[in-house]
Amino acid sequence: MTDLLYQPKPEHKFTFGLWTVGNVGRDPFGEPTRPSVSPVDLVKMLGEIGAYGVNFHDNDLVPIDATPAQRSRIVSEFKRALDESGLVVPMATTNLFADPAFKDGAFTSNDPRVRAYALQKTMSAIDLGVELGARFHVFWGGREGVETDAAKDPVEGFKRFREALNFLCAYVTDQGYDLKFALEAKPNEPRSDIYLPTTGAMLGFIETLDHPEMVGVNPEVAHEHMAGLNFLHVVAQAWDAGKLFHIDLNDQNYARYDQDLRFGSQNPKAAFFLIKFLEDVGYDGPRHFDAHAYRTEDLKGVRDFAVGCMRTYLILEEKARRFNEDAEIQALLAEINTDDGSTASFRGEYSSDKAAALKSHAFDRVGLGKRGMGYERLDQLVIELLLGVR
Ligand code: GLT
Ligand code: MN
Ligand code: MN
Repeated sequence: MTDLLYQPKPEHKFTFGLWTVGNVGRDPFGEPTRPSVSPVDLVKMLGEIGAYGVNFHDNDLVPIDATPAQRSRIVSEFKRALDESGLVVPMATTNLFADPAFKDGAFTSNDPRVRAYALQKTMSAIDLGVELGARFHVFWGGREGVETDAAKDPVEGFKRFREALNFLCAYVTDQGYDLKFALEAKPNEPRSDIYLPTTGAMLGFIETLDHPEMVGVNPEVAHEHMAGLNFLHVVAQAWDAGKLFHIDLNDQNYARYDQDLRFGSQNPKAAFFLIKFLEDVGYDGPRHFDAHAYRTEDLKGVRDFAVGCMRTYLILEEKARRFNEDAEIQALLAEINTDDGSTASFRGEYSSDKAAALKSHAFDRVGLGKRGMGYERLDQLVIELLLGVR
């Protein structure tokens, strides 16, 4: 019964990157612990466990030095695997960080030849993604930053990044593609400092572009936690701005390197409020798990990891439903939000009369401060719901 309840279905829009389930367990101190699996076999596995889609970087699928003939063979084999497994490709991205050419950045490199090469590589990656059905192209600028501020003026960095995005928006329009861009922030790693380090910074930057309507964000749990932020608040701001185009779900301890842990595994309470938010507002984009299995795992462990991400999402989705239907929780919320109507005339649009009336209104300040809010009781009910005794 419970297993049927938590069975992923295509309508849940669960997606994984080839780089996530294909992660071989390499880290800065150690060699791979798992064999590398071909994109075709990864798609097969994702189809078996009920995922909806698969995302990729250009070079997860087509090696950086592939010939045109190799590219077309790889793409047609991949298309066949997608058809057989029923998977779609909602998002693609460009690897602008692995090759040594990008050691000083891609769009923001100090070398104009590297900047031009990054544009060329991105146009090809956009073509590849669109050929496979992608509607979103993510930009994660892992190398767009510095180790030393002696090397680059940050304003120059933003200017270069803006020019690149303006160029690429125009390219997409010129090609007639139905494609949107999603910017993914991260404060550091692999660069000491990455420009536009948070989703909030990206949201501000987007408004300086020629076509802000084509560009949104792809917030990742781990990256905002690295910056010490509340991910729900980050996502809520992006949603409020109409910019939540895509989302990278995973988990992460605060104040650490990018852990990309299984979704909901580290801080289930925060994950609960996130899922409740996404479901309550009706977010209908892909739910992308940008995480990978612990380095201790073999290929069976990778499957357990992927199944776990989706199950946790569905369990939390059910908990969110129960929160919304729980009579005691809802009664507390109603009580917390009571309105005695005494300030109704001050609300809404400004008028000088309203301002004058509000200025002369007598508030019972001491009484306001005495009111208990009942949040301890409310939060305990949430904890009991999550711990399964409610
Ligand atoms: C890289 C990064 C992820 C991004 C990927 C998209 S690249 O794996 O760690 O967070 O989402 O480019
Ligand atoms: Mn990450
Ligand atoms: Mn990510």
